[in-house]
Amino acid sequence: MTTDLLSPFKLNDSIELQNRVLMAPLTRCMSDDNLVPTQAMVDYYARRADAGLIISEATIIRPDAQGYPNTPGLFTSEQIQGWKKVTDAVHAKGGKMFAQLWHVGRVAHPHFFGGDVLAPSAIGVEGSVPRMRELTYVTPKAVTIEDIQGLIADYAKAAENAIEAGFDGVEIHGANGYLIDQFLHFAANQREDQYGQTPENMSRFALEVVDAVVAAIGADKTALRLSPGAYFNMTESDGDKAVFDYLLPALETRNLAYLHVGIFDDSMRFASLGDKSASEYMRGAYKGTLVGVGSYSFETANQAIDNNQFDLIAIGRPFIANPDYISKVKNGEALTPYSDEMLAELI
Ligand code: FNR
Ligand code: 8K6
Repeated sequence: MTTDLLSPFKLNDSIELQNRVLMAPLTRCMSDDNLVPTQAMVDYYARRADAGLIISEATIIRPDAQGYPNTPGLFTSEQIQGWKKVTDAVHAKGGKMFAQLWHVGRVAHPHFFGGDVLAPSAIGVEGSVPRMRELTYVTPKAVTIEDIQGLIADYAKAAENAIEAGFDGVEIHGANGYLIDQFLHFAANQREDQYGQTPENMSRFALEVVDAVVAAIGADKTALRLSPGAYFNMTESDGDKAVFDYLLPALETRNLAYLHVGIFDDSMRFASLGDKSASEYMRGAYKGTLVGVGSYSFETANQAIDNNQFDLIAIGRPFIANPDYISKVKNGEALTPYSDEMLAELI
C-alpha cells in the first residue's frame, strides 16, 4: 500500500503534523547584525507554512556558537521577539515550526564574538569560513567540565527561549560536524575524562544536552539531528559506529518527538557504518520516529517511506527553489530546479 505523504501524521500526543513533508533546516545567513530575524525571514517562512513541519535554519544558542555571518540567535530578548513574528506568521497560516538549536564548536570563529573557540579537544579544522574565506579556522580550546556545564545550561535556556518565541518545539543540532557531533567522533574527541575514549563517555555530552532540554520543555517538543557517518567538517574513524551503537538505544528511552538524519545525499554509504547509508544504519539501531533527508525527490521519498526506511521526509534545496513545494507536488506541477545562486536572496 502506498503511503500518502500529504495526509496528517501524529508525532505524539501533543503534536499532529498536517503532512509528512518537513522543510529541512537551511542556513541562509540573512538575519540582521544583532542576529535578529528580519521581516524578509518572516515572509520566507510564512510562504512555506503548508509543510508538515518547518525546521528553522540553525540558530545559535550563545555568541561563541557562531561560525558563519548573520546566522540568527535565540539568546537575547530582541532575537526572541524577532522569532515570535516568524512563528506567529507560520501559525496564522496553519503551520508548525521547530527551532534548530546550534553550537558550531570548533567551526566557530573569534571574528564573530571575540573569545575562545570551544571544542571537545584542541584539534582544529582545516580551511576557512565559507563566504568569508579570509578567516582561517583557529585551534580551539578543549572545554573544561565547567565549560561543559555552561554549554548544557545554555542549550536548555535556548530551548526555553524557543518556546517563549512561539516555536512548537526544538531540534537539537547534533549533526554535520558541529559541537555535539564533535564529541561523538574520534577525529574531534581525544578527551581522557568522562567525556572521551569510550562510547558511553563520548555519548555523555549529547545525552546531557538532550536531558536538559527535555527537562526544560518536555520530550514531546524535543528532537535531535545526528550524522553517524562523518562527512562534513569531520573525518571517519573505525571506532565511531560503536559510539552510535551506544547512543541510539539510549536515546530511544527518551521518547523524543523524532530523530533526524543529518546528511546531504542519503545514497552515500559509509565504510565506518558497515557499508550502510546513514538512514539505513539509524533505522536499524533506533525504533522511534525517524526523519529521512538527503537528495530525495517527492517520489523517491514516497518509495523510501513505503519501504519503511524512515517515517517522514525532510526536503531542503527543493524548498529553497520552490516556496510552493507542497502545492506543486500536490497538483503534479513541475518544480523549479535548485541552484546555488538562489542562496543570494530569500524568495
Ligand atoms: C543545509 N543543511 C543544514 N542542515 C542543518 O542541520 N542545519 C542547517 O542550518 C543547514 N543549512 C543548510 C544550508 C544549505 C544552503 C543547504 C543546501 C543545506 C542541510 C540540509 O538540512 C539537508 O540535510 C540537505 O540540504 C539535504 O537535503 P536536500 O537539500 O537534498 O533535500
Ligand atoms: C550550515 C552552514 C551552511 C551550510 C552550507 C551548506 C552548503 C551546501 C553545499 C553542499 C555541501 C555538501 C557537503 C557534502 C560533503 C560530502 C563529502 C563526501
